[in-house]
Amino acid sequence: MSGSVAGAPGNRSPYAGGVDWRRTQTKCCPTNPGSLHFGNQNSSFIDLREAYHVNKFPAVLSLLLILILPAQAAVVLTFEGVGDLASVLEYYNGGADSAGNSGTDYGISFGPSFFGLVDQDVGGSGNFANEPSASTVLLFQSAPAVLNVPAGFDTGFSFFYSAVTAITGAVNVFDGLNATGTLLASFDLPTQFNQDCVGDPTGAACNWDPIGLGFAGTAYSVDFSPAAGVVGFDNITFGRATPGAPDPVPAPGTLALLGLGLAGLVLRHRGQAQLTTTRTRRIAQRIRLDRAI
Ligand SMILES: [Ca+2]
Ligand SMILES: [Ca+2]
Repeated sequence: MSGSVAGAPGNRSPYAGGVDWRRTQTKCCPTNPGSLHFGNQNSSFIDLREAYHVNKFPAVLSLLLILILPAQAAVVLTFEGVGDLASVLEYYNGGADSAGNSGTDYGISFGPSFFGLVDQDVGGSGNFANEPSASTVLLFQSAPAVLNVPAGFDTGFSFFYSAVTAITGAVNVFDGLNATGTLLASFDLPTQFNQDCVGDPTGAACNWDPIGLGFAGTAYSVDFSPAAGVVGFDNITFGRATPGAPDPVPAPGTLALLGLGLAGLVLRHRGQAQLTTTRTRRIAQRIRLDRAI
């Protein structure tokens, strides 16, 4: 396939389709259950509406947590922080890229071919625009280009891409490490790098499309090798068939509100339980009095 780039990151080489990716350094409540009462109109009673609230407390608390806390997160790699033309290597695996930068430890290890490319508009070497997370994308120069996830991931795999050349089977997901085992998902990428787009303010590869697939089983590696030198990637997403931005971290104010909300819910629950207990005791006492008369 034409377009593969030989040499270490930093070499300026033309790509198929006329794009040099690396320019020179110049650059509440359900239906109300009703007011059903135990006891007669003159006696104490237990309002089932209150009992309903008390008994449903665990479910309400769980729902609140589900709504407020982030869902079990997919991992989204934006490559922000990877050095320009630096090999990604262990940047997302508790280590560093070839420039010494470290990212979040997701247990994801990149083969030596992958490198980060920073938009020339912010001082890097990349000839691209409109990247989904500014201003760094992933590229690689030659096969093999495999990333490994020893802990595995499931459900789906997705990413944004900008392709200079159409490639069938450009990205392949396997259920073994180092692109071995069974092929779980395979991506065909059409040429679209400059369709209906302009730079930001500059950059030839200005069109980035999302693509993703769901799969059954557990994946341990992804092979990008067929896309060498002609496809840029960003927001690579593990565990979801739709690529996205990183899950937002709750702001301190949100966490404070969450704490207050939970505290209030717990106090309300305790108060209702105590009220119900008191009323139950009053009923028992009334029954004893009735029997004594
Ligand atoms: Ca740009
Ligand atoms: Ca990015």
